[in-house]
Amino acid sequence: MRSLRTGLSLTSLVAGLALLLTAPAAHAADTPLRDLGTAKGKVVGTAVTGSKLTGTYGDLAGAQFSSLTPGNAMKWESVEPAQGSFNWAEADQIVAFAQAHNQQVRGHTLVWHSQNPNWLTNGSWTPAQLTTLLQNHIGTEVGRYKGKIAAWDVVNEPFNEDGTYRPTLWYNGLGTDYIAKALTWARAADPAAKLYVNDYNVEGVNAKSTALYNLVKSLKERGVPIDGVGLQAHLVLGQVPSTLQQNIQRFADLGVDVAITELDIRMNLPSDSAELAQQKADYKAVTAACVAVARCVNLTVWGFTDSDSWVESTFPGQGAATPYDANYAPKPAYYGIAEALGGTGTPPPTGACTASYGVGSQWNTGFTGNVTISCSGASLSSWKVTWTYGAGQQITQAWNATCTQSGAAVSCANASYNGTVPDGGSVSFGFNASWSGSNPVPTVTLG
Ligand code: 9MR
Repeated sequence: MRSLRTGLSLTSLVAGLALLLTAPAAHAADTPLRDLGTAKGKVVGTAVTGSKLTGTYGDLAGAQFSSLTPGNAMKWESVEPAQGSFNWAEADQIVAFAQAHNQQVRGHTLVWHSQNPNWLTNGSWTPAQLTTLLQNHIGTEVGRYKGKIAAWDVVNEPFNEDGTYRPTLWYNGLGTDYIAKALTWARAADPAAKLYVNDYNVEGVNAKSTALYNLVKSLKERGVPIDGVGLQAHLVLGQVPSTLQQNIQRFADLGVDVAITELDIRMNLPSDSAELAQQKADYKAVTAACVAVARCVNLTVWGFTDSDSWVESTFPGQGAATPYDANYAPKPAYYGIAEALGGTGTPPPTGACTASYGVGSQWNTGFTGNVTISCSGASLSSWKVTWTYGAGQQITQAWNATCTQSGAAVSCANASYNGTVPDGGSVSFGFNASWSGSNPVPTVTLG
């Protein structure tokens, strides 16, 4: 009323209201990446770990992606740890999850120098024995999943950086022909699956990608079944190759599909808001290069959350390489992918502190929960997080915060020693609670 009396125009009042109302609504209604991808003719995928496909991880993997790649579950050491003794449990689980969520599966990988079982690596094999081993492996694994795999990374990482062939068990025993043979056996075992050769550091035009190009060209000329190339794209912040789109295009012009198969973009830790903004630009550039070429059919990230990435253990001091943080909050990188796919969702404002809620372990009557308050481009000297439980959950004990619950309403404030959340930092607290029937994740508010 006071505004009206002081003569504020109706137009500006309405505009102000609209802004207040639409900003959070647009965020809540962000279109999933898989749907944005479909509109552009792209499949959007992620590598997954089978044991994690529950709770928030499972929800996001199912909702946001239209393709899953088992990160490790289909590798030879996983499926045949002892010769003749098979373990398909995790691979089966991922395939079943994908089918339940109307997702493709990229099979990864059949012929590689790494993650082979010890009995294979340490054996001493004649070329004839190697041939039999490889043919049986491909026939068994591709045959088991016949009709369920959209594409196989049949051969993984065959080249050295200078474009010569990598000296592996397979190359040393069988020569370059192991590649053509593997592709031919895979085709025989599942004629419908698209067959790929996959490698890293082949994203730009360079000696290694040119070797891959020449291999694909020669396979095509010889009539060997080859449908696509996988550019892994394990990239470093700020170093997206300027020739990425040109490189994708030259493979497409050979008459094969291209997939970005293992995208992640690592940085030095701890990350700050400038680095996360650069990472957004990098993810957007890679996605845009795929969008620009019709035959770039799939863009897959190698883990969608920083809590499920190979980077931190392999490159000490580096990480934060994926589109979601370790607490499943979408990072600017997520919106980089979304924007390049034509999404109009509203990224969270830069310079903010946010709270995210997670369920740790859960048993028949109780569960352990946690909340993490993270700041980027902002900081806090004290905090309070509130939420409302939707299914009768009841907090019984909290640590690293003081929590009270009244009816369904929970309010948790910092302890004396953890009110400060610095820019680029985070603080977590945990609690035990009871539940029955269901345990939906509430929306938390940071006040
Ligand atoms: O993500 C995989 C990780 O869990 C394994 O420890 C690692 C072992 O090499 O392999 C990772 O995946 C690799 C993929 O299979 C092939 N390209 C490189 C990936 C990262 O190492």
